[in-house]
Amino acid sequence: MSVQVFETKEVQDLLKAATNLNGDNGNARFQQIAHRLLSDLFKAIDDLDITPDEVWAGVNYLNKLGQDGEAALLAAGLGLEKYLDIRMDAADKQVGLDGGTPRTIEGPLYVEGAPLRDGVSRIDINPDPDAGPLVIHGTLSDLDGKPIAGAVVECWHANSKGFYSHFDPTGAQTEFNLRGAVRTGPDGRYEFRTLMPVGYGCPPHGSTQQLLNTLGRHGNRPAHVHFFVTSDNHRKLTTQFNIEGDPLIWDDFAYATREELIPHVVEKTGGEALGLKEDAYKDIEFNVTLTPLLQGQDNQIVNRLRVAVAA
Ligand code: MBD
Ligand code: FE
Repeated sequence: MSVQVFETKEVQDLLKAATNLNGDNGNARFQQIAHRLLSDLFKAIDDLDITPDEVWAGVNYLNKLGQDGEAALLAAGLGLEKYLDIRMDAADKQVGLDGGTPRTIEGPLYVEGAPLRDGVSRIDINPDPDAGPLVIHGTLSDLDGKPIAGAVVECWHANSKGFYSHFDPTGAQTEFNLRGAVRTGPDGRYEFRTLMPVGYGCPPHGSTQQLLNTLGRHGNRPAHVHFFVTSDNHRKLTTQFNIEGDPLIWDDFAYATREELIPHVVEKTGGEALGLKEDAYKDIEFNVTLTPLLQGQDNQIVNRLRVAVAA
């Protein structure tokens, strides 16, 4: 059975009625978006002859996705979050903005409120016997290479099991473990003393992994560290780096990898003097360049639901 009803007046009227397009009440922007998305869905049902069983499988899936609290995880896995980055990259290019540290996706696991310290912060609070010490440091500068003082560098990452504090199903981590915030001094420098993360994997029985299985995809990320960098008079940067050598670097289920975001990992000694748990440690220098405001505005502030915890 293949029928084509999308273009009929009955269906076009139904789409307009269902979204109250051009109605007196409601939000005009939302009506416009809802009308377009619903129209694209209806058209796909016609074009691909999507069956009632398939439609209800999709509807039921949305319920499960919400129950699992995984909608933002799925957005990363389907490349929707990466697509927003591609668009922001293109928008920057269009206005001639070039040269800052590249952005890459935030992901769904940020927690606001980590304790803010000056210059350096030790952020491994809970013991993690399987993780070796890691120092992450760098200088924050503007496009002219001038150090940026008084900026806030936030970072967050997983433990040796690939779990993030606050979202750890084993309950092994306290609030803000492996999450930190540092204010830069006049030299623009920041430093985090922490432990080496391991890559993340989607909850194996969750709805995101279920969908990925049906696509024949995995749900894993290479080991990585997230950053927010915030400074008055510069645009906020949302980025991450990957841990060099991770086999999944170019096979990230969330598509966050960028060539410029794979800093070298250097073996060092002298960790005991720094208060690290072993003398031998890994060192990653990650220097960050921020871009200026656009006509006095930061157009990089993304509003989305985030967990916030009082420090
Ligand atoms: C992560 O740690 C992450 O960074 C993303 C984008 C998705 C899931 C888990
Ligand atoms: Fe992550």
